[in-house]
Amino acid sequence: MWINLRCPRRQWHPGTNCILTPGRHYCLFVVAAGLAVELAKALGEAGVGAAFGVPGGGPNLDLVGALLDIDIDFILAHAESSAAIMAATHGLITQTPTPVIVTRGPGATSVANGTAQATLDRFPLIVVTDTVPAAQRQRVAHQRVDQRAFFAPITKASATVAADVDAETLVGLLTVPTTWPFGAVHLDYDASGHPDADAHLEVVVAPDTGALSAAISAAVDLVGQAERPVVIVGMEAAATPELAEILVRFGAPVLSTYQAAGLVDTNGSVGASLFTNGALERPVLDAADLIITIGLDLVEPIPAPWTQAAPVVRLSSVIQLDDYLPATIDVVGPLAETARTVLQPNHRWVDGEATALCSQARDHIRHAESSDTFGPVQLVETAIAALPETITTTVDAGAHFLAVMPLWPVSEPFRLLISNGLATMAFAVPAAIGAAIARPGEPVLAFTGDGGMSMTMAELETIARLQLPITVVVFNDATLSLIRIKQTAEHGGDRAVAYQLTDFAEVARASGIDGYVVNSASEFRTVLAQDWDRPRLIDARIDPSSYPALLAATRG
Ligand SMILES: Cc1ncc(C[n+]2csc(CCOP(=O)(O)OP(=O)(O)O)c2C)c(N)n1
Repeated sequence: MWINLRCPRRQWHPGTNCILTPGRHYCLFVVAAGLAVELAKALGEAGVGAAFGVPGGGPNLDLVGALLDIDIDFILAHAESSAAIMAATHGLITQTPTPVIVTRGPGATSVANGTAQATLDRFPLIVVTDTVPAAQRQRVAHQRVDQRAFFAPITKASATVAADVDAETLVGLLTVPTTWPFGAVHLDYDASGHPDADAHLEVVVAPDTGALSAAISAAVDLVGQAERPVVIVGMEAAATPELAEILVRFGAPVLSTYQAAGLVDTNGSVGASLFTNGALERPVLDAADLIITIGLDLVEPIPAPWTQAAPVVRLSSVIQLDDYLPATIDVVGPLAETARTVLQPNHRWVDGEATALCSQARDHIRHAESSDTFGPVQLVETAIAALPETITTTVDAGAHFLAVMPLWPVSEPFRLLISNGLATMAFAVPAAIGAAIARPGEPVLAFTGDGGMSMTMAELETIARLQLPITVVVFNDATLSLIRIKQTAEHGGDRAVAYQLTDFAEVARASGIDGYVVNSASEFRTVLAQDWDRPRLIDARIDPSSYPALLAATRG
């Protein structure tokens, strides 16, 4: 097999075990039999448990068949971007890269949004496209897109997989999505391709152990002097569950990004309020004389300036080159080990103080809505009261997340999922499908606005066909509310943001799942009380008037 590969993310390499050098082309020739069979085998050996996609008539059907032959299920979706989000979410939960298989041309261009979601939200994903074969490129213009160039900016690496497959080479390639920062790798599948550059494999860059121990000592000193340290955990930390116990033992307040939600129990002793770099967590950060970030990825905070005066100790396993966070000390090394050494409790937080400070932030959200209206806060609190013991919750981009994210209780990583880095709409429903397949038999709840729901409505049939235990709740106000609350008088009014009301319950029934319309908290409570094991959609007709206050309470 020949692989030609280019990796565009220079800053991700130092200190990581990524095997590829940015901007270099890789061509590796090996002899083996049957590209589809060898690729399927390599995927199986990488631990892949399922594949998602929308095939075309080309060789990607060979791959689907080869996967099914080795008992790797193929889940047919309606749209490629949705299929990618399903695969990426499945990959995140199982911590194994999961493929999305699409056709050349329109399949490849249509999968772009889900691919960018995986890369910017750091979900592991393998995108397999077939392509106009190199040997025919001069003759065939139909559906011909330079797919390698198209995927380069939205993936960690893009490679042409041509001729027969070498397992060892593929193993290297298939580890790219789960090498931190997680993301998408693109494989352009060309059974008749040929090499076009030199062969290279890069040596792993070893971390500088001298610099690491000096940084650890400096960090230990700073933490030892701090009276009011506050910890911010980010998405890189979510995959390191040992940190939970280290943080509880440390006992300082913990703020969590969206993606790290659940690493520390939101109802536990150290609070675990949200961190977005908005107004919500400011009282906690203002009380800090030292801020310690653990696995915070720069794609996570909103792009407001960093205004905290307290020094920052940053723990990460990769070097982050940025102008965002002025770290006083950068500790680059394995997260659990460095955190265990650095987080020695010598501060003056007393029991309960951290929890009280963090729960004040949640109270701000509750008070943003009057209790006599069926608004987003009431909807969220009603849902919390009805939750089964185990649940995975997915949340779409839209004003509704302003109510869900700060209030949602979560005690395990990857139980509350949102697109934050890309912040794309049409995430929640396909992510719920990926989660339901990754956690068979467990109930999943998807929160979406009417705008996000209408973008991904066709996947209700996927839920019905697979009989997945997914409850979809639509915050239906027939408006792109997050945009409406940012509109000024010159911004076009209703024409820019308002729809005609859609009866999503009717759409759900037409797609083969139960559908309900609810107009009040009590109606919502009644429907929620049962049937978590059945696919259903609840079209909640909410009053959106509290959204501006929710935005002010969270962002400022
Ligand atoms: C694919 C995509 N298109 C557009 C946007 C910009 N955007 C963010 S939120 C939003 C409105 C979402 O409306 P809806 O789904 O109804 O949710 P609501 O804001 O009403 O809760 C839009 C248009 C986006 N984030 N993603």
